[in-house]
Amino acid sequence: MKRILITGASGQIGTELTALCRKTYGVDNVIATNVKAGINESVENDGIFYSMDVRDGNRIYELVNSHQIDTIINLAALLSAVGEKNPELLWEVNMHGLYNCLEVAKDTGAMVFTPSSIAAFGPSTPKMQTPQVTIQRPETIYGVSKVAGELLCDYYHKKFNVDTRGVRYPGLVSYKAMPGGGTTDYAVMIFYEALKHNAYTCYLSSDIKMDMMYMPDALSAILSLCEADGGKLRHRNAYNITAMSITPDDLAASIQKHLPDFRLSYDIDPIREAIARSWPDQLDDHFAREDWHWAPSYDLEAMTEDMLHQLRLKLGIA
Ligand code: NAD
Ligand code: AKB
Repeated sequence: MKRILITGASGQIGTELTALCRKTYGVDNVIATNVKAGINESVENDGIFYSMDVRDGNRIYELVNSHQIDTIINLAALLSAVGEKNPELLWEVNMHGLYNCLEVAKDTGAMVFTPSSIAAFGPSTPKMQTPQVTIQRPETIYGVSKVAGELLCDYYHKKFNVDTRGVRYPGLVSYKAMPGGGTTDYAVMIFYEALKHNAYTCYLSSDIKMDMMYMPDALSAILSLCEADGGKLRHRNAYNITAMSITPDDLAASIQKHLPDFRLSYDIDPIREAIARSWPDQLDDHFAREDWHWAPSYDLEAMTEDMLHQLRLKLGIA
């Protein structure tokens, strides 16, 4: 990776990935883009930034060509909860956006990294130690777009030799940008509410177990996979990766070790509850560990400690 174009750079992952890529590869070698400007100060002002809609293939081609881009990191997407409210827009952004990136890569030789998700699985997938290759019958439009995206990337790799890569992310926890409307967002909101109000009302039941990961590990996964030897990748477009498998109760107990008075209550949202119940409890990520040495640094306790510390600084709470 020498010259990188990031789509959807103003989002939860893009905010931190853009900063990390600028630091790692040089400010002038990272082109951050998002559908519109005016939503993220650091992404837009600390380096090169353009407004770019991933539905506009000509615009992607123009920027990739004029900046001699060799790697497209495609983060522009709608997530699971907002997607159920507007399936048509989700399909346009998630599928046509990816198709446009792959077409440009076919013509220019760029690598394309696109994240998939635990949402690519559904209720008929084995829940525990979910295998790398298994049943994928998701029941959300977001999940359908993720399975279709994995297959589209496989197709462009096999048919046109495009260097496509991707991981199936679990829910991501971070403190810089707010999450973009997913089912796992509770795992971020709980930290803000714990520090502000010592209480959080969760929209998922106490026993819903899902894979989660702290953002520093999510970012290192992108850089490690993109830098890995392509010849060693047995599942290049959709590696299962995970860092922890937790319920809202587990997260609350971890927060209570630092804030003993913190209280968790529940007010279930049936839509997000059904989505969460359809996703795996715990992924098997041994292929990622073997093929490109994936190894997360943060478990639940380390993540909780750092999130509380960083958010105290951000919110100015002593
Ligand atoms: P996000 O919603 O925070 O950010 C997405 C960004 O895309 C936003 O800045 C949005 O403005 C932008 N965008 C929307 N429509 C666009 C368009 N037409 N053209 C260009 N940009 C557009 O999402 P995120 O959490 O940063 O996720 C990035 C990728 O990672 C997505 O593919 C998502 O499915 C995947 N992922 C995220 C998580 C997570 O927990 N955050 C988990 C699994 C997979
Ligand atoms: C969501 O909840 O939609 C995302 C994801 C797991 O893909 N965080």
